[in-house]
Amino acid sequence: NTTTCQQTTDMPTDIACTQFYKDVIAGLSAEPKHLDSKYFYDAHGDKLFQDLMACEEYYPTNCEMEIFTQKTAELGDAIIAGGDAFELIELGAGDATKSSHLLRYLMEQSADFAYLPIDISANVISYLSITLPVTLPGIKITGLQGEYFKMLTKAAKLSDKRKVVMFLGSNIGNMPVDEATEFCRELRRHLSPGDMVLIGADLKKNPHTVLAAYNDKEGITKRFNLNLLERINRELGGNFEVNKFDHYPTYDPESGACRSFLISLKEQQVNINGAEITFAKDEYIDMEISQKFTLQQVDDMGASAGFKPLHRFLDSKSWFVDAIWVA
Ligand code: AVJ
Repeated sequence: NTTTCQQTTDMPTDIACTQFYKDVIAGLSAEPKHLDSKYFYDAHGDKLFQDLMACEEYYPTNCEMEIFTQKTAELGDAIIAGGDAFELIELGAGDATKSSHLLRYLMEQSADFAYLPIDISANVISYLSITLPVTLPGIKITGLQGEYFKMLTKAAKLSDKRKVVMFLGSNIGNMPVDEATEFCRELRRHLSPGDMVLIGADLKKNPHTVLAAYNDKEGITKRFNLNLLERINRELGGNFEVNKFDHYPTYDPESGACRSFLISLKEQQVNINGAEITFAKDEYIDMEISQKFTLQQVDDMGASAGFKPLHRFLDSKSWFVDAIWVA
């Protein structure tokens, strides 16, 4: 049942040695079974997430886009008011569609800043480094490919200017509340007094609206979840039959936790590069949490991490908030 990790110079990327493999086997050997939603985003997952953002039911992107297009000046002025030259750092920049509106405004105001997108995907970083100087001539951009906190440390070594860190899209919601708070504390430790955070969070709302966003009629969310099993097949030599799993999304209006599970439709065995995983009929894999917050919870999370909540920017339906915190 065990696969040993033999790292040799001939085979530097032996499957069993990868963090992805280790996390998958640990998660599927645990009780209850779970997988980490950060692994959703391979090339196929990126595409499915693009499709999700464009689908009718998935509201968070449109809400945050409304804030970035309708309240650009308020956002930008709040950032400029924080002091002189700064670095605008974006964690998980993606295609920077939302932030580009803010970048354009800051440039129009002749703000003295550089944009530092941080992303785990080398693809994203090279794309932004090529496209942004074309759409925003004269922008100072330094892309950093790697893990958030490692790259934040690197950014701090590059300059001692004040920092404004953006963490958009309610990506913070992909962590359970305790972990999210710990993440904000860690973020605070990487910053200095006067530095700012611009954080996006999806708010509690009608439970039907939330659940529909994670249970779209076209079945994109289902494919988005099943893609992780397919990715395990592609990259880790797994043999999942994805049609033997069903997608089960839930939303608990009390806790604000929107969660996604895959359910095994029968008793089955899956082999992943030599490791045998047994599923009972109806056994679930915990796939993802997308936490929804009250405005108070967002403020409290910032405060308990040592930030001072400064501003809140809401969309017209009050479904999403972009908050500014000061260290
Ligand atoms: C990219 C983490 C913000 O949780 O809403 C979309 C990912 N999952 N549909 C979210 C996602 C299912 C999304 N985030």
